[in-house]
Amino acid sequence: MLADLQGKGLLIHHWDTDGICSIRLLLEHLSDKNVINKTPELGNYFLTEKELKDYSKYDFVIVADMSLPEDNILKLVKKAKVLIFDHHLGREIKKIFHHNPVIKGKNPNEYPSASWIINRYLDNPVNLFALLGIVGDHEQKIKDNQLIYTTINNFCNKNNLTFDDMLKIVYLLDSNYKIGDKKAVEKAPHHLLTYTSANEILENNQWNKNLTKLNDEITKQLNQVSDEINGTILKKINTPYNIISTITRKVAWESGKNTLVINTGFFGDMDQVYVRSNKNAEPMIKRGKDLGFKCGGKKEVLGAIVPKDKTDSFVEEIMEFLTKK
Ligand SMILES: [Mn+2]
Repeated sequence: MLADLQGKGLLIHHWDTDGICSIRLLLEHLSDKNVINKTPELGNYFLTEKELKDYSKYDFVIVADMSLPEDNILKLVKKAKVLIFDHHLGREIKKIFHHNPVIKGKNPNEYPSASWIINRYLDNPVNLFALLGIVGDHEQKIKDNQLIYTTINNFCNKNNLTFDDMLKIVYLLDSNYKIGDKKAVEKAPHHLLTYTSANEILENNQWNKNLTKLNDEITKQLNQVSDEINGTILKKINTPYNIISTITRKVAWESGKNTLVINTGFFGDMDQVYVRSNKNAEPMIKRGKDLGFKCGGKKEVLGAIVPKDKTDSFVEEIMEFLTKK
């Protein structure tokens, strides 16, 4: 499938470790072809009109680790051959090569990341990049997945690495999007192509500087006062960094309480809203979607991007939901 691709190619990928490592693996495999890689505007799980226009000049497009909206894909299909490698839930797009074992009913535990799926598709042996995508997407929770964790463990033992080294590499790679540097995200897979050992990644100067900056900012934001209303913590932050999920997690886990964080500093015209709840937050995820916001999450987590003039009323509704018995 990949061998037949002709002409100019574009690889579109998620901005996180799994996306970066997926592209690292594809770039290596496609080294004899003319390809470039792009991530969407950070925070967007879709392509803008401008991106769709810019991306209409390629002969083939490969999407990795992103479940882009179907109408985005159908627009790309008009001009290019489109292939998707992914593990997110969603609907199969039949018109194209859509390689996602999870939506075809396979056990998600056996396909824990896009990097893993791509590596298997390429028939590569287990390697650092296939595994980093997994560690990035699951962090400590992968330890509950016996099959995969054994593989990670064996790899670490053979290569004189620890699980914490793997986690540290994930934080270094993720520092690029958390700091808001789209270009650096797009360069990262190319850096990974030049590295021959995990230690070289661990020593990347810029990524370590990012991490220090992010940790300082997280500490600073955690030290600011927050409100508590009927046992629910409400915290307002104003930071240009994408650290709202980290802040929410820390506050919620340390307090054991429902936590709602608003960041007014990441987007120009929108606020980020993030919730960790002790009760099922799904009704509020649905509510956010019904109100037309970009809103998602899972049972105990809600993340939304809300126009600034709608933030107060939505936050009020969530607070009511969280504090009612
Ligand atoms: Mn992923």
